[in-house]
Amino acid sequence: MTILFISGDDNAERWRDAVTEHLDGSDAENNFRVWPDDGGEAEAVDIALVRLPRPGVLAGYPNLKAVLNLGAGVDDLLADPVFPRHVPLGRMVDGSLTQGMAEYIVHGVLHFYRAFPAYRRRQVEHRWQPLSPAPDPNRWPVGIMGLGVMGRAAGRAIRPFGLPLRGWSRTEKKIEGMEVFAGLENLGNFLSRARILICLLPLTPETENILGRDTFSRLPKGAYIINAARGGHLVEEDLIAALDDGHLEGALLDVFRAEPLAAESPFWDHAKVIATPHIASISPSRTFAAEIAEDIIRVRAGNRPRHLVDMELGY
Ligand code: NDP
Ligand code: OXD
Repeated sequence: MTILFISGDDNAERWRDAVTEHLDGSDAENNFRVWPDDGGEAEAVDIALVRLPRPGVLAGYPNLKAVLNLGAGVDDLLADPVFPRHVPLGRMVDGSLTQGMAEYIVHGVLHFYRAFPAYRRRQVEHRWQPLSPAPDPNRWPVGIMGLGVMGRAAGRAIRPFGLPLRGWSRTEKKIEGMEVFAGLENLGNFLSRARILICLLPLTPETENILGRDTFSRLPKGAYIINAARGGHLVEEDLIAALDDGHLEGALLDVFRAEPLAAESPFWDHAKVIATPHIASISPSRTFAAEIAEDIIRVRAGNRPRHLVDMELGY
């Protein structure tokens, strides 16, 4: 039995120590190898711990019992045309990852709601000028696209500030303190009153490019966008156009089609854009390790990973 670590992360040894610390059994049973210098037999590998593996790599391991993704989103894995789809794929759900996202979203919402962009402009002009009246939370409905682990956590974190909450997901659900919309047929209704639109959807063929001209045109004038999901959700030129023509007032972007963000990207210098380098949630190995070890133990006992990806749905 061999765990194979496939990641660009330089800290493979730290991962090995952190994960195997939680595993019973001999070193041989917990044999931990690092791709690509693993030197051992591909047949021995039963578990792959992965973060952005190169397409095609996983197909070379014929006896995998599970692939465990060291992150929440699995779009990059499923984009691999030879990804072994018969192997159970588990994704990361971890309290610190969720907390990080909640913090990021609360920061973004309050940044726009409390008019920080306007105050920043006034500061640049050395202008001491409070805005009045004080913002009325009722006039700042927040719309969350995606009501899974991240979307719900974002909703819970925003709720104490009193801004009306709306949510949109594929299937119907009831969430306390939130008006919930489901399915494409209700998207327009959901968008029509969302003054701050937050995207926390997984990237799938259905959600790709969902933050584009059509969606923006259904938002109220002066709305703000927060995208902390995937760059593939956003049609970048449509966002720039909507910001430049004044329909949208600002955007907070953590994810981009191409990461790192290209030097020539207009987002670096756009006055209405705040760009962060995919840090909404940062993956700390210390808390992940126990989660991963628990899944390894489950899989080796003949069970599936806890946070199993539905291959049909793509999340
Ligand atoms: P979940 O799988 O828990 O939730 C996904 C949600 O999206 C569900 O509510 C689902 O609906 C909804 N959804 C999926 N497809 C559609 C659709 N076609 N139409 C409407 N709703 C849809 O994912 P998480 O909350 O854990 O993570 C979401 C994404 O956030 C990840 O895939 C990743 O890309 C991104 N992420 C980004 C991070 C960062 O640092 N920037 C960190 C972590 C995650 P339903 O409930 O009906 O199934
Ligand atoms: C992600 C993550 O999916 O960092 O972006 O977990």
